[in-house]
Amino acid sequence: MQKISLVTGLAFLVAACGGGEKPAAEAPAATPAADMAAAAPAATGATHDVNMEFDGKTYHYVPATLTIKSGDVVNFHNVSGGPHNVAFWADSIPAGAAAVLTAAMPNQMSPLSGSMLVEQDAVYSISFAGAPEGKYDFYCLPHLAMGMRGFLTVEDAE
Ligand SMILES: [Cu+2]
Repeated sequence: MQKISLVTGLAFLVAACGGGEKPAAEAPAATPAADMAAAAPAATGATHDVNMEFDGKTYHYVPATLTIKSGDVVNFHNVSGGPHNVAFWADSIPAGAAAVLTAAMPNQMSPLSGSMLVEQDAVYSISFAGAPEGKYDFYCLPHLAMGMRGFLTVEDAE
């Protein structure tokens, strides 16, 4: 039952995000995410929202710090000041995380660097199904110099 509800939840997520997104951006993410979720029975499948914002002076992820469970999904929203993206440093994530993120991040521009969100309200969704626990520091490539960084902690799903 757990597996079924997870997959259904992910399918709903993909469908819900589909309105303003190019289908091509969503399709590649769905398959590995669903496969990984099905293989991780402890996953909760909860979703978290992080906004990417420009407040007139500085660029932020809001919230910039969040804690999730392995198996959760984070939806990054291009609220203002884009283009933004989500990128991880290979040496700032736990051992084994790079493979999980490589499979979970659609349309990477380069390894562990997600596609640019140009359109207003575009969403970039990352499933952390199968992600090892630990710290996942991330950043926005166009705004790294302006300090647009985020601090994600993944905990084991229980
Ligand atoms: Cu940015």
